[in-house]
Amino acid sequence: MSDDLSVLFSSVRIGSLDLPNRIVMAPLTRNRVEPTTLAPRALNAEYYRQRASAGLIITEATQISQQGQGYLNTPGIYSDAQVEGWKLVTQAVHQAGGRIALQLWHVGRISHVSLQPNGDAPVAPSAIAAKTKTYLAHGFDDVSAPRALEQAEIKAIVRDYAKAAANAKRAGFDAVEIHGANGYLIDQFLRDGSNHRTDEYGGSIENRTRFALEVTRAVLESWEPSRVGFRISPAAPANDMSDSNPAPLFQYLAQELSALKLAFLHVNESQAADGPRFDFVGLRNVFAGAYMANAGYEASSAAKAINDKRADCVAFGKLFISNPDLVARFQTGAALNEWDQAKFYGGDVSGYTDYPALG
Ligand code: 8OZ
Repeated sequence: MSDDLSVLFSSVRIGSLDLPNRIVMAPLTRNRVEPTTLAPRALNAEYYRQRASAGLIITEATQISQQGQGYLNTPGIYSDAQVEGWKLVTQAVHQAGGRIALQLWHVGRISHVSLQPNGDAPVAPSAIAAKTKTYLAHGFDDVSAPRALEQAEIKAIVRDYAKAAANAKRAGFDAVEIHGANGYLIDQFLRDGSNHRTDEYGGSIENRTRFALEVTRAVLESWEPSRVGFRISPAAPANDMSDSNPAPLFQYLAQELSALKLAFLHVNESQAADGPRFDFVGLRNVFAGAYMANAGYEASSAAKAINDKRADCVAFGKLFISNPDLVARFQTGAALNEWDQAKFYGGDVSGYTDYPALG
């Protein structure tokens, strides 16, 4: 093991969580829960158990309501059956010595009428369709045109977050992460490409961050802030997202989340190859909690980011799909299994729980 990688295997305290290493399993949508209840099952518990040597596991994005679902067979955290299913997962990870946070998700406009209650249109801050596709029973298809939320509905969704967060606690999670990234509902409110509202939820930076902060305070009704994280993707164009001036928007949000004493800010650092460079260090400097970096890291670049004080820990996605024992492989310099992209979304054990660990 080369010296400069050793920081990856050093412990770190993030809020109330003691991580034995700085290698986090990123949230990964896998579309393999029980199809009728959308509850995790033994198969999913086994998948997470295999990866329990991560410093922290963040679960796949988990919808807070039926309305919050946008893809086939993603898990929920709004029914008792789903809470029971997640208990299988948290117990398996804890028995294997790991720590696990649930990621709370509402997709907003990234959905399809076939998944919505009563076949209704998906909801969004504004009635602007995203030019993107989702994964459904019949395969990939265009997302459906959304309708704009009424203010009373926004308040009701905040309550759905509060209930889902309390459910996550009942299910035995160590922490929760609020999914404010990647063009889903919270991000749709944040960025002005998708938010054209003229009420208190649109326009100014203060107004566009209002929903994110209301959701955060709702989660803090049942969770200590030292066990809550927030994920953003300030410069990522995925899911048809854009903002006219992202730096002050995300600076303000990071400052407000810092004032609420959140444990970590998880940043998907993806950005268009040809666009302006986003100042991620500027975000880190205004957030007092831990900075979790993500997107395209490997062991050496992750260790460098931590050694350079640009991050406290790094989340790995695809590498954790194909390497359940990623921590041991980084530590020993063992070869890495390659991932099979055709098996990312949906299916069975194949490409899910059958990647081998070291002998
Ligand atoms: C890939 C496929 C479906 C959903 C995200 C939850 O991007 C996702 C997601 C990723 O955050």
